[in-house]
Formats: sequence, C-alpha cells, structure tokens
Amino acid sequence: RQAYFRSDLSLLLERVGSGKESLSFMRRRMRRLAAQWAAAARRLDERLRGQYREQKRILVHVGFLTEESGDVFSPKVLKGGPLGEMVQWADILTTLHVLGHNLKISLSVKELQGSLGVPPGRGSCPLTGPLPFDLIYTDYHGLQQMKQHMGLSFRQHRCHIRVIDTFGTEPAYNNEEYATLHGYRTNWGYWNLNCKQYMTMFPHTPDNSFMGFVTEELNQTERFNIRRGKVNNMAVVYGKEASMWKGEEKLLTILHRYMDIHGTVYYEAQRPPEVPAFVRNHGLLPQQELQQLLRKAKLFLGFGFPYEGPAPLEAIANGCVFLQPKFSPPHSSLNHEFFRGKPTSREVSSQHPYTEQYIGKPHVITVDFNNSQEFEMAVQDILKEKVEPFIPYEYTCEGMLERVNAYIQHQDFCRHSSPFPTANESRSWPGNPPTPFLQLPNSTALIWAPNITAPACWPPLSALRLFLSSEDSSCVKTCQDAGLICEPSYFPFINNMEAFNGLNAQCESLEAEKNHVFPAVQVDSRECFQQKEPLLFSCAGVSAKHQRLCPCRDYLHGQVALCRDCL
Ligand code: U2F
Repeated sequence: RQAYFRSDLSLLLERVGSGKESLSFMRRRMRRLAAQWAAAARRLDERLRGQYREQKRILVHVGFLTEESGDVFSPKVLKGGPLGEMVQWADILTTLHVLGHNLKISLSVKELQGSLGVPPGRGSCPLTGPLPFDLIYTDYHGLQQMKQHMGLSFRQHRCHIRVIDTFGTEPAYNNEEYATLHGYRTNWGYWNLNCKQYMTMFPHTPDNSFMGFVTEELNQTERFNIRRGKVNNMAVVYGKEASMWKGEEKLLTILHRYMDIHGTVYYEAQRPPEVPAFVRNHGLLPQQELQQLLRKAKLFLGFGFPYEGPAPLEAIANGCVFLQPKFSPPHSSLNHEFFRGKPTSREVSSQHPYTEQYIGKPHVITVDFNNSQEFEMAVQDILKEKVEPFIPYEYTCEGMLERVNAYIQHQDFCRHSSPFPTANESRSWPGNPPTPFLQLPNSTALIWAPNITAPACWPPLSALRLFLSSEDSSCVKTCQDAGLICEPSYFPFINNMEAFNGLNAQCESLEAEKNHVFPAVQVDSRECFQQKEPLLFSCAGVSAKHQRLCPCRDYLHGQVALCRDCL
C-alpha cells in the first residue's frame, strides 16, 4: 500500500495519551509544532511527487518510559531532567505519522507483548508466525525487553529493529565476540546488529544512522520581530540544574561586566538555587517560554554540561550566538565519567561538537574557558557581531521527513549476504578479477567504475570515493578531510585486492582477519589485511600502525545523511 502524507496530528495525539508528565511534554511539543510539520509535509510531498512510497507497519516501543525499566525520566520532566530524549521521541513519532505509516505505540511490556502477539504470561516463549510489523523503533531498554519476551524469534526478527541511541554505538562494541575479546564490552553494546540500525541524535559517527530531531522554525514576521527585539547585552546560561553552574563564578563575573545574565535553573519553592545573586533566574521554563527568552538574548552560554543536547540548536535558531568550552584533551568514555560504559570511543572536542563542526562562526564560538582572557575577548567580539537566526536543513521538519523517509524506503538489513564477494571469495575469483575502480585525475582517490553490472546498493555505488588514510587516522577523519563522509555500507565492495592495488598499497601479503580497522595496510611490514567479519567494518576505527582503506561519499548541503543520488 502507498503511504500518503498526513497533516492532521489529532490521531497521533490521541494515541500518545497523557497519563504521565513525559507524555504531556511530548503532546505539548507536537501541538506547538503541528503547523510547521504540515507545511514541511506539503513541500516534501511536492518534491517527491511521483515517487512510490510504501506504507509500513511500524511499532514504536519507547523502552525508557516503561515502568518495567524504572521510568526514571517521567518524574524529572518538571524538574529539569533530561528533556532531550523526550524532544527526540516526540519528533520521531510525528515524523512517522506525517510520512503516512501505520503506527502502533507501546509504552509498557504488556502493550509490547500484545502488539507482537505474545500472549501475556507466556514469558519468553518465542513469537510464532510472522512478525506483524515491518519496522520496530525502540531504545536499548526496549531491545532488552524484546529479547526477553520474544525468545528465540528475536534473532530471526532483529533485522527489523531500529535502536534510538543518543550517543551512538561503534562496531567494535557491537560485535559480541570481538568486544569480549578486546575490551570493548559495555553494559549497552554487543547486540550484533548492523551498526546502521542504531540511530543517533546528532551525526556522530557515520557507522550509525543519523536520526536527529527538529528545531522550531521562524516565519518572516518572527524573523523581523527578532531583529527588532534583540537585546544586545542579554545572555542566557545553558543549564537547567544548579550543578551545571558549579565552579563558574569567575567566568560569570567577567560576563556580568558586559551583559545581564539570565538562567532557567529548576528549584523548589523554598530553596533558591545556588547561582550568583546578579543572575536573573526564571526557574525551569516551558519550552515555549524558553524560546521567547532566547529570541531576546544575544548570547547562549554553555559551561560544558549537558553534552550534545537540543538547546544550543534552539538558541542558534533564535538568533543567539552559542559560546561553549573547547575540551582539551577531548572527553570520551576513556576519561570521563558521563561517557564511561557508553559503547563508543568517540572523542568529544567541545560541549557540542556538532555545532562546532557543522555550524561554526559566527553562530558558534568555541574557546578555552580555562583562559579567561580568551573568554573575555570572545564575549567582546560577540557584542560587536550581528547574527541572523540559523537552522541547518537537517534539523528542520522537512529535513527530518526527507531523511527518515529515505531510510524507511531504502535501508534493508534483512536482505542477507552482500551481492559482492566476501573476503575469502574475492581471492578465488575465477580468471581475471574485474577492475571496479578508476583513478581520479589529480587525486589519490579512486572512484567506483565497474566493468561489471554494479550491484544494487543504497546509497548508490556511484557516490563511492576510495581513499587510503594516513596512519593514526580514522575513516571518519580521512573522508572529512576530503570534504566527504565515510559510508560503511560500501566496505564490502572495497574489501579486496583490487582496492589495495588501485590505491597502490604495495602489499607484500594479503590476509583476512577480524579487526575493526581492517581493511588496512600495516605500515612497517606492508602486510595487507582484509576484514573477515562484516559486522566489524568501521568508519570510527583508528590505529597508529595501519593505513586504512576508507570508502567515502558526497553528501547534500545541510543533509549529511544523504548523498546527491540518494533520493
Ligand atoms: C541532553 O539532554 P538535556 O535535556 O539536558 O538537553 P537540553 O539541551 O538542556 O534541553 C532539552 C530540551 O529542554 C528544553 C529545551 C530543549 O529542547 O527547549 N528546556 C525547557 O523546556 N525549559 C528550560 O527551561 C530549559 C530547557 C541530551 F539531549 C541528552 O541526550 C543527554 O542525555 C543529556 C546529557 O548529556 O543532555
């Protein structure tokens, strides 16, 4: 059946219900953004006219909101607890609804069992018969619940699952055997999924799919009013909890020489939060009122926590400059409590690396906050600068609809075995192997130019550009340096001798092994290694001793998840 865009959210609002504060928060958000979603749906519908979009049966099981997982978030909604996740789930639900799919929402294990057709009380008996859904969106909590309640059939059906995973999961952590043997085992990872099944809040590593969320957009009148109403010397501090302001008195005093400082720190009636007396604290605000505050302010100031939340994008969208600390050395699961145990080694270079890398000046200023002179100069510069509201396209409703629609229509993790030879097969290719690569003029990169029929693949292979990294450089970085993005789904096509030869790797020998940096060349011995375990193909992997083969692709301006020919 064909999917048709929906502009009316009433059915969705009804299904979400309002039993808990977290659900009410999501409903309020959906209602507030309804017109924006409807306009975006009209525009995308117009652009995709003529494209057949299949309607999918989708189950959304929000594991962290179930009582069975302890639901620690709902009671915190009115107290400044993490709202980022709530923002994202509200937007995911709206996206799936607006795209016209057949949606079922589950917020308890009982509903999950009912939806999957597992009779209550049957414990972990396997689901018999076919899965009644094409896709299941859940989180790590939900994944665990599904495994418990689907029994053996979980393995059979897991290719249909998508895991909403804020900070991401890297391949070395995801492959159970490898993670256990090589010290990458955490509480969360090792599910042996295709890493593209994990969907992140920001485009962290291209090993995962970037799901995202949306930011409120402005119409012409609002833009005009913002220009008129901006108060040049007004700053809002990013931090809903007093603990986020601890130890920052010195910087606040410097800032106060130039600007009035506002905060939205949660507090209980009798206990005002411990922030300096010159700060005007509004208490935790409803989202809409926070927007109004940001529309007036010139500066949004982060002190390093929370990491990678939605609020900086909202501030930038309302014409603020986001001033944030650079982390040197970067924070990661190896050196910071917050990231410890998360299934990623990603190095976080500032409070909000996405805004630093993808948006940058004049909207985002990243400086060393230990150097108060540098901080003061940044504040002075910000006061002089005139900055317009800005939203990256991928954080608009249209951008999110476009991206998620492409995933739903093209990503298929149930289709087994790559249509191309595996590590072992490629060496025993009968006769002369076809040469699928061509050198790009004036470049070390190779392009995919097969003289055989190119296998069906999404993103299409025409976008493939192959590079040899320098040692100690990941494929994320290697592709980035070339203005491209690493595309892990191309790895099976470059895991062969032809790719090494094309890049002039001068292999002394060729072996196939399980290692999350392979395919790669060992620098000192010129030994070349193919990847033996497809689940370990990794953009993020990095090794001081190896030069890696890196499959890169182009991306659309403002929509890094999609290549030019991806739509
Ligand atoms: C992030 O979670 P947070 O909830 O701490 O992220 P924020 O960026 O602070 O805010 C999320 C939303 O809270 C709203 C604001 C944002 O959309 O509009 N809000 C509000 O309604 N009223 C206020 O007074 C202040 C903010 C991240 F999203 C999570 O994934 C991480 O777990 C967490 C920790 O790093 O940070």
